[in-house]
Formats: sequence, C-alpha cells, structure tokens
Amino acid sequence: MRSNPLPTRRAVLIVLALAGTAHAYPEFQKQISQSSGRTVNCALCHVHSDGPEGTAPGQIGHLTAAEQTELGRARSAFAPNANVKSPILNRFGNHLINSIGKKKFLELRVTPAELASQLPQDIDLDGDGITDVRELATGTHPLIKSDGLPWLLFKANLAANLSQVLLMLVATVLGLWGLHHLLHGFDIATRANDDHDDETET
Ligand SMILES: [Ca+2]
Repeated sequence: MRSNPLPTRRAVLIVLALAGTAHAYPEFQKQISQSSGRTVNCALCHVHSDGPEGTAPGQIGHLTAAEQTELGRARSAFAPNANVKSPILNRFGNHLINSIGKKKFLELRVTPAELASQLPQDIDLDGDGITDVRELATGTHPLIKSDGLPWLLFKANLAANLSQVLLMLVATVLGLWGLHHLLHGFDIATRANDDHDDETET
C-alpha cells in the first residue's frame, strides 16, 4: 500500500522550519561563497553579521514582544507575497521570503544553487545597476551600492551616464580641434612676422 506523500512533505517542512528557529541557513551562504570565490557572511540576509542567534540588536535575544510576533509571522509565511518583515532579516532577506515564500526557500536548501533562478530577475534593491540575482552569483552584497564587481559597476555607471559621457567626448574633440586651429593660426602669424622682419632688414 502506497502512503500519502503530502503529510510526509508537510512534516519535513515543519521540521525544517523549526530547525530554522534556532539557526540560519548556511547552505546558501556556503554555495555562494564557493561559486563566487568571495567570502559571504550572514549579513547577506540577516540584520546581524553573526546571524540571528544572540542578544545583540537584530538578533533573537534582543527582540521585543511585538518583534517576536512579527518573527513568528515571517517564519510561517510559507506562500509567496505574504508581505512579512522579519526583524532578524535585512531588506534582501525579507525580499527573498516575500518573493518565493518560506516553503520554496526551505526546499531550496538541498539545491541552493537554484535560489537565484527562483527570484525576480530584474530587481536591484540597492540601485547600483547590478541586479540582485547577479550580485548573488558574484558574491557581492545586494544592499550595498558600493559593493559590486568593478567592471560590472563601471558598465552600470557608463550605461546610466552615457549621454553625459558622449557630451564630454564631443566637447573634448571640439576643444582639441579648436586648439589645433588656434595654434596653427599662431604659427602662420609668427611666420608672417618673421618674413616681414626679414624683408625689412634686407
Ligand atoms: Ca544591486
């Protein structure tokens, strides 16, 4: 006789969710660090860089009663678009849960490399021109505008300021063209003066 897989799956999710009440989810941090070659700490998704456990601001031991209630609501937000705001998660961590839901997030623990493909592809929370999913792939922080691979930041800045760059380029070319003609004019005038002086002396 074949057992119903739904209760089993639900039980696994509950176990994983309860495990998450005490620990962060290092699978994602580990996978991003390995694939990008950059060190990624808990501050990628959490308020505190050491993760949720502890008594410092942004950690579980520091939460007020109202924040604990909000934490409980965030932890049971299994479906997407629950619009929760966990007090131990930063803006990106909350964006993650609100986008895919806690259920999908927990499922992805066994295949953390698929996290980026499940998120909205065009969101750029820090507005640096590099999408959040690209920042995940490159191991940079999606909430720190100055943290991005230099060539990606350069490309984004160039695209954002293309019209100004083109104007500066045109102004520079025109300036050089004008300077060239001015110097050429001085040269002609100098030669004319020299010829005049020579004629006067002879
Ligand atoms: Ca970004």
